[in-house]
Amino acid sequence: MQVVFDDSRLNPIRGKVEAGERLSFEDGVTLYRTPDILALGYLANLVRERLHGSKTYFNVNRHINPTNVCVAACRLCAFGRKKDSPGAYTMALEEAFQTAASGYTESVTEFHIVGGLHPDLPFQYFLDLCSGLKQRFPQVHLKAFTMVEVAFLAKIAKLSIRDTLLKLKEAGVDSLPGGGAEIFTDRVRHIICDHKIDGAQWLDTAKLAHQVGLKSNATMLYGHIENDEDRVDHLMKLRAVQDETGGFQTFIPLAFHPANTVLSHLGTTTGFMDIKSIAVARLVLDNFPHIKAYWQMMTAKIAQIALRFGADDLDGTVIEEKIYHDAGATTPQGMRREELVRLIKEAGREPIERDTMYRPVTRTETSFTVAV
Ligand code: V47
Repeated sequence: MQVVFDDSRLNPIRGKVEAGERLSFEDGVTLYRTPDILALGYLANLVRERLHGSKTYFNVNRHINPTNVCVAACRLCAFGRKKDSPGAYTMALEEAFQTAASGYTESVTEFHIVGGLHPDLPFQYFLDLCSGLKQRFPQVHLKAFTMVEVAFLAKIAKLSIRDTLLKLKEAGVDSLPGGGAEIFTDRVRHIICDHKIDGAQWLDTAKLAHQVGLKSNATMLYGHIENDEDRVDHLMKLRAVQDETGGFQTFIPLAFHPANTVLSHLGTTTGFMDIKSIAVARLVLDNFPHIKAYWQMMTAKIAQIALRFGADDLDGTVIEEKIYHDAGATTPQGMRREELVRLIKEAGREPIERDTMYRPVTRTETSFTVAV
């Protein structure tokens, strides 16, 4: 017997999802507007299970934020500092290597490296950082520098974006994280992150990264001043680039944390909006392999539920997260592998430890191997 949806506006969308047809901009807006979250979840879960069955991915990763000094002063951000402000820091290279090593175990398969746009650090610092990390931790994947950082480094280095990417790759960067995308529409971007590259430049940088052989992720920051159309526009633009390059691995909706930002008068996101952002993304981004419910941002409890609403990935152990914790996140700054496995199993899903490229990682007591 077919489940009847409370919101009959979803029936034509259901027909398309069941037939594997692409959804339109209007469909995306309808999905965001519906209060029928169970119908939305049903549809997103259909796609999720079509792609991955019950498999749910996570990794064992560590964040490294070499500096919080930033020339931009984005209203959305609680992490960046001006050079001489209290709390500003920049790691010497040795310090960054020690940070990478602290609490390091053989089980870490990824370093996630992002930071501020420092006005004085030379490009060579970042190249030495990456090559130094690769030398010390050759088996660890370096997922480093957002499109915004890459575009900034290109200016510092006086190189084209393509050549900047090639030099970073040569120094050991294996892929790029999805940050800095925020919301692409100019109206919103001017308010929340006026100093960053615009949406078109973010997308062009992603395309160039993919063209030189670097995969990347993509994010969307929601729950501030954007509306339904802005969010769907963001998804459509990502989908168009993915049609061209196939270089995106994972989409990650990021819940805005207003504390300690200029936008602190805004409320935090609701559970409904967190779940919707996952489900709508799964349905609209038909060419993205993975949708990540980043537990650090949406809490472990909501992320676990998201595994039945379209998400197939929980990110990872995330040792030492700083960006949302500066913005008042109350989630722990890391999670044990066993706890991630418990969350996934309790949702009736099959936990798969992956490396950054989604290859399964097999562990023994003392070592791990990655299937190739
Ligand atoms: O781009 C900044 C966001 C992003 C705040 O690629 C904020 O696997 C909420 O991109 N409240 C950086 N969000 C983090 C990021 C990320 C995280 C996890 C996994 C991956 C991946 C990428 O954090 C920024 C911005 O969108 N951010 N300030 C804030 N107050």
